[in-house]
Amino acid sequence: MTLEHLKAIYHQPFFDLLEQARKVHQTHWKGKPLQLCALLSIKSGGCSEDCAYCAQSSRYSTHVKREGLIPVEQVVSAAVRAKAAGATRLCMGAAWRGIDTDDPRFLSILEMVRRVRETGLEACITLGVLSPSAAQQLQKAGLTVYNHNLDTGEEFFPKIVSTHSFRDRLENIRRIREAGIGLCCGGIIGMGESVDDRLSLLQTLSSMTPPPDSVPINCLIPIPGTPLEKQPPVPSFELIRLIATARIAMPQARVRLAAGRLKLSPEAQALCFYAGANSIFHGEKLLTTNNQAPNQDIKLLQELDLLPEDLLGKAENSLQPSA
Ligand code: SAM
Ligand code: DTB
Ligand code: SF4
Repeated sequence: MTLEHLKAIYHQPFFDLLEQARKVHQTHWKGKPLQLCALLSIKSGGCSEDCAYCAQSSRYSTHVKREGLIPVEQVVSAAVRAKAAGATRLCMGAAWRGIDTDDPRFLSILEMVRRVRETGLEACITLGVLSPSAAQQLQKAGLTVYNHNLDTGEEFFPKIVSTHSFRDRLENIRRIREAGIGLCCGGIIGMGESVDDRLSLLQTLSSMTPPPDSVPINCLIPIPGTPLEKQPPVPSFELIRLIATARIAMPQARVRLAAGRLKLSPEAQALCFYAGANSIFHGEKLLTTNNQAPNQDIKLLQELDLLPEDLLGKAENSLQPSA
């Protein structure tokens, strides 16, 4: 889709946009349950890169302590808990520029992927840059999808990251795809970019052949100590418009209402789902910050009749009046 086309979609009257997105959504996703993904940080902090939004860059002094790769058994128990809480996918995040196959920790990573799959969950991982051989080995281990976000439009990207380029990220995405791994690729809004920068990101994503399997739309969580710590929140209607536009531009992609739900009202979240978001991160924590509490998720999803069936029992408990 061209940038002009995306602009025309995005800027139409709000309710016309919602109506168009809803139609596309119902054509492709009617009756399909909302996807709940759990997140787990498997290696926190100390990253060499300078992404201006990130709590884990070694360039900034933030709340994050630098830690090594966590043990495989810790990942397995997180996967088992996530499954019991209703998630269907575990997304593992490592704060690295990248990892290669000659790094001894790569074997543990492969083991994590295999063991997560054995629990019956889908496995997603984000490790930064991969060599073709690392990508192939992850595919063989059973990795369902790899998360590598483009984060923003190509023009704005250098204002956010100087240690690698938008092109580097596209190259990495090519290697992931060539290895036959599903692609999870999206971005962040609220970093000071314009609406055109956000639409430029959607243009790049929707022009991929095929577009990503899932598209996380994160709202910046401003992290004290990072250059973006003072950024004001994105107005909810801008987020809803962007989600609707993503739904129309990529009808078959899962659009994830990703980081930042804690700052959104239940009504704004409901409009995001109406506009086509059909995936969330579910669990107490994102990577280094808090997520909306699981019982709040359950309450909201039940009110909207969006709760996946196997979670109905839990909803009954969370709707009991609290003491
Ligand atoms: N090192 C890996 C990489 O760069 O691809 C992955 C880790 S990074 C934490 C994964 C994604 O989380 C980022 O690309 C960004 O979209 C999102 N993210 C990170 N920090 C965020 C923040 N403070 N607010 C919102 N989204 C954030
Ligand atoms: C994505 O798009 N968002 C997730 C996941 N992929 C790895 C990460 C969100 C991180 C939010 C900030 C934090 O907790 O540090
Ligand atoms: Fe954070 Fe990933 Fe950038 Fe490192 S490469 S600073 S972990 S977003």
